[in-house]
Amino acid sequence: MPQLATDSEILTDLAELRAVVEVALAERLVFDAGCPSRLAEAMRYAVLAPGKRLRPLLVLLAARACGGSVERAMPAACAVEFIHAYSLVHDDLPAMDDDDLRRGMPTCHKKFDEATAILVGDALQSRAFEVIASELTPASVAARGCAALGKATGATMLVGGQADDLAGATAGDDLARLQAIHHRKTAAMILVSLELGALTAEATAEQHKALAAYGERFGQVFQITDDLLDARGDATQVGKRVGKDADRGKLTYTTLVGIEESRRLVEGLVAEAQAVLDVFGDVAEPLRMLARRLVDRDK
Ligand code: GRG
Repeated sequence: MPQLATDSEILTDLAELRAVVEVALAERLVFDAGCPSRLAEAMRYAVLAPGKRLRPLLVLLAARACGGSVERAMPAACAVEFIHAYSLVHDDLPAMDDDDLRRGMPTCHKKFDEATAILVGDALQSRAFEVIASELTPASVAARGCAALGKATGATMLVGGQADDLAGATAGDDLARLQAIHHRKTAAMILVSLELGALTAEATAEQHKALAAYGERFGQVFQITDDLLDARGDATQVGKRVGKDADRGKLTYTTLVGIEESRRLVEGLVAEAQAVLDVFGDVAEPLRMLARRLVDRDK
């Protein structure tokens, strides 16, 4: 990509990348006759609903920052969104967070039924690994990508964080517990998105390290702003139920440190996230903007 001069050019670039991601996701959700049509319809419903596509963008922008290409990174971008969509579908189930609204639409089990929603998650998870294993090249990158994604989404990270969150069961003081859950439920997917992008670009160790430092901060900013949105409580705008965490007495940044301190925390973290990208120069400007825009988002 040529050097980007203005915010509006970067925004246009991000919008174009998002549009390419939409097409790439849809292309990878076409199945042969072996897939029951209701299952395929529900998978497309869950994935193609209007999400922000943050994680695919992180894959693609990380790849580009490391000198790689959007085209090579796209299978990994789709795979992380498939996993993310599966986690949302399962999280919304009555046995978990029991939600009716997601991305401004009825949740998958409300639109279809519970069994279908469970199967949608199962099939999306399989599809994610299939896409990485069969489309990333060379084979060594595909294998490392599968291993990284498996670790980030498995029993110690995404699923483990969800289990601890549901059980309300992690050790340590309140802030340490909150951070341990969010590191696994939220930051792990962000970190692996950046890692996959870097892998497809065959990045240097220094580049991997800088992206990990950015991802740690981006993950925290994402979660704190999610809590701020939840506290602000505008379900129509956010597209999902809000205020529920505080209602259920769950730990959140806003209940723990207050709204003002949460805002102060995110400002500091965004500045750090932007600074750790210095090693990339201007090519990382879209990643810097993405971190900035997390704070200003309204959904
Ligand atoms: C079911 C294994 C399993 C895990 C569920 C996703 C998740 C873990 C829980 C959802 C609730 C939660 C607090 C998640 C953390 C924040 C998060 C992932 C929000 C949704 O992500 P966005 O805002 O959503 O990027 P869109 O719809 O834009 O893709």
